Amino acid sequence: MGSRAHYGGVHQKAASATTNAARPTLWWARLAGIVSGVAGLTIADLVAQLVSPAGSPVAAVGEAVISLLPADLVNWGKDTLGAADKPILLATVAVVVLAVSGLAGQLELRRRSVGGLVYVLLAVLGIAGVILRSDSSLLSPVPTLVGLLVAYVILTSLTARLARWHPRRRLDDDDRASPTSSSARRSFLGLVIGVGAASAVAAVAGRALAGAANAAATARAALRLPAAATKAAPVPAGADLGIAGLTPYITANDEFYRIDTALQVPVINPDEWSLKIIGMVENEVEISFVDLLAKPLVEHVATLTCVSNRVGGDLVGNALWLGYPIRELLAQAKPLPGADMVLSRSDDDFTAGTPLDVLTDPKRQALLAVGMNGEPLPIEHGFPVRMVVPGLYGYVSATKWVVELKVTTFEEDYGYWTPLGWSARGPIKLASRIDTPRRGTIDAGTVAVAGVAWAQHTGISKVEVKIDEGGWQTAELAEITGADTWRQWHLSWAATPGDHTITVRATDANQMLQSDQIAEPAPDGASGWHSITVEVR
Ligand SMILES: Nc1nc2c(c(=O)[nH]1)N[C@H]1C(S)=C(S)[C@@H](COP(=O)(O)O)O[C@H]1N2
Ligand SMILES: [Mo]
Repeated sequence: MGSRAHYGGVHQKAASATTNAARPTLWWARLAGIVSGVAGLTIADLVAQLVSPAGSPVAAVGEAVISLLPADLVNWGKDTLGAADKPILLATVAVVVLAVSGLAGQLELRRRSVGGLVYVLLAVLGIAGVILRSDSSLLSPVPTLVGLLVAYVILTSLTARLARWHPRRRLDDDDRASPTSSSARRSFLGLVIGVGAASAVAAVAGRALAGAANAAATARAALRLPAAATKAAPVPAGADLGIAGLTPYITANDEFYRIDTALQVPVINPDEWSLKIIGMVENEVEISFVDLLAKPLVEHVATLTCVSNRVGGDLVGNALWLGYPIRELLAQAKPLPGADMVLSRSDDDFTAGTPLDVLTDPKRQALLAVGMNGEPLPIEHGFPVRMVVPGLYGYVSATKWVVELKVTTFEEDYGYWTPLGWSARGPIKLASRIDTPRRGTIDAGTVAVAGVAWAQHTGISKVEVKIDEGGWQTAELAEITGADTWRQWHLSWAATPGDHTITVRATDANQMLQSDQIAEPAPDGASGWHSITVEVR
């Protein structure tokens, strides 16, 4: 019988090690700890989704970890891991919690309540994490406390069963498994399986609730945006050159790059949203979502770019935005003399510092945007309201989930990324990119070389392409809706067999040539000409 042989083996090992706690028992104890820990975590998450989404401990601890890490490490993670940085961080937090839970099980077996203390320590970290979140409430610690209680109750009952299954025996005891020990084994393993299954259900339910049943998603789905009072001219047919592999002129919402610091996307019910304009103003202004929608909205096509975009990178996208000009609200607030910056703040406490003169410039459509490509903003792109400022990198202008504008000065205030080593001001650098052909092997003959170039708010006047060390050839330029967007370009190339290097450079509407100076994204955006090598067969 399996259990007997196993038990005998345990006894032998125990005898040779002259300890009275049998070794495999340690692993069962660790399993008990891990199972209890998983149950605690999944219940905490489920309860959080039910009562207080901000109170989910793993995400909160992950965010606290980020805020405690040195800036260099955060930037390094953002750079090297890209979009995977958050799943990796969350997985790391979870693995650490489970490892510590295993230890809790081991300690609890040795001495009652000691394992429970380990859980209390974990819970203290979890609660610290949720309280540190800016959107925490009185309810935020509740999920972690419930999780702690559940984990500890399960741990004590598993430990009790384990102790009955593997009683500390004297070495000369009869080594046959007694009927009590085999029923204790069954009840231990039964509870492990039961708790495991319940945890799986809780995990699925918690995540499903998090994804689907939030009021904001429902409100968003029900929302019908008003038509614009000032419509954008339709996108000219010639804006898209229709070349395979070339980025479309308008980026679809679900293709649009996403960059933010949020582990849990802020979920804002538009009924509860309002924006306050405070700071150096004559009149503080507060506007609700309904009042914002009642304003004469304008449409505008603008290309957003992330300062972290590398030469040739894809952290850039173009959309038709619907919103209300920020300058109109600022005019109502009447900034005081001396102010030169607006610090916008999001619901999750991200901040961006934007020059006041850019936001008040009547020639620049800086918007409080509510719509993106004919839909309400997607939740992850800032629902219900975000900023869009043509010509500035996102980190100094494009605050999503925006709830406050503080009129202030660059001397007095700074945005989220500035102390992390990024420039306080972030005009977008003139750039161009080759989309097709891709690096690799292509067939000889006529090849369409094509891509996009951008110099938001100035415009692109010329794009040139160089094959190997040949001369610069002027590319065909597509139409645009205006200077605030990128521009497609195309050059037809008679490709001959061999290895070739293709390089692109753009000139803006002020006749400024794109810099060939190679610069990393930090502190104020990458520069250098995009170049690819292809093998022509
Ligand atoms: N609340 C909030 N808004 C934010 C950010 C953020 O981290 N939090 N990131 C900014 C940065 S760095 C960029 S590039 C743009 C990206 O907007 P997108 O995700 O819609 O493409 O959002 C900006 N707005
Ligand atoms: Mo960004």
